[in-house]
Amino acid sequence: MHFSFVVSGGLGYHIPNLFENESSFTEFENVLKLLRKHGYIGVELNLSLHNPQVLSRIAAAIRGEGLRLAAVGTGLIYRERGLSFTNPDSKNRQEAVDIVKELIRFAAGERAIVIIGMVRGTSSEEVAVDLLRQSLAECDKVASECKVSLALEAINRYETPLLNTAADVAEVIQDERLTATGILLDSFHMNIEEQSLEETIRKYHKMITHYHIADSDRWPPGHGHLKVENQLTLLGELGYGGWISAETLPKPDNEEALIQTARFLKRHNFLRGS
Ligand SMILES: [Mn+2]
Repeated sequence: MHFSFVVSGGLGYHIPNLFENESSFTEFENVLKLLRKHGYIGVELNLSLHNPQVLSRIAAAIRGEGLRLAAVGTGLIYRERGLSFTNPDSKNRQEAVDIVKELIRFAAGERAIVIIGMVRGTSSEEVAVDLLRQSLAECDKVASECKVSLALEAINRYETPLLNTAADVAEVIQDERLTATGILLDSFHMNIEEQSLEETIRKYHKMITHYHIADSDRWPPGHGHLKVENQLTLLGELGYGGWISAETLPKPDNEEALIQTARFLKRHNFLRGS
């Protein structure tokens, strides 16, 4: 297992208007140094842009710090730009799919995962399920050609009515015969939706392509009432060799969230160092 931390304009280490101005780039480079200092080997980003110059600058900054790009989240495509896989307006939907395809091509060069989370949107209309499946199939095809793994996230009911549980996600993957897509399990969402976190991990472990950790209150692990260490031990026992990304709220603040998560991982011997 490899450990990374989310840096974004939303969850994780929060940098407002990330990659939209020079000062946010400078702050990003400083966060990369901080990640390295505390033992992380990767960073997870949330992107809605697909400007090749900006993307290569981001990749160069990560490599320059000796880190890896673990994963690219795509939720901002919906949250900031209002584009989604289930928008009944076909132009809107196609634009969302096209940006994700561009990000898949970018991720291929960095050997990173691409996350399909909130880009699905929040539509509860009947047609949404078909549109979602169609969009996923399109992205899976490109991911397969590019040898990129997609991670389709089970997201709790308060954020979207679409694909709330690991079983929901597994069903779509199997029905649509998606070959490049696996499941993203997130301890925060699972705590709301699953009967048992450990049983869910056990049942679906062969399909897991990415894993998010946060405590029950989405603070760093160790703050709430989840036993995140037990989930990680189990994943290790089951042979999971992918990324574990901390996707916490920036609480108590940006830097402390990153440091406290690293301390938790070291206390339980998942990360080296003191
Ligand atoms: Mn997540």
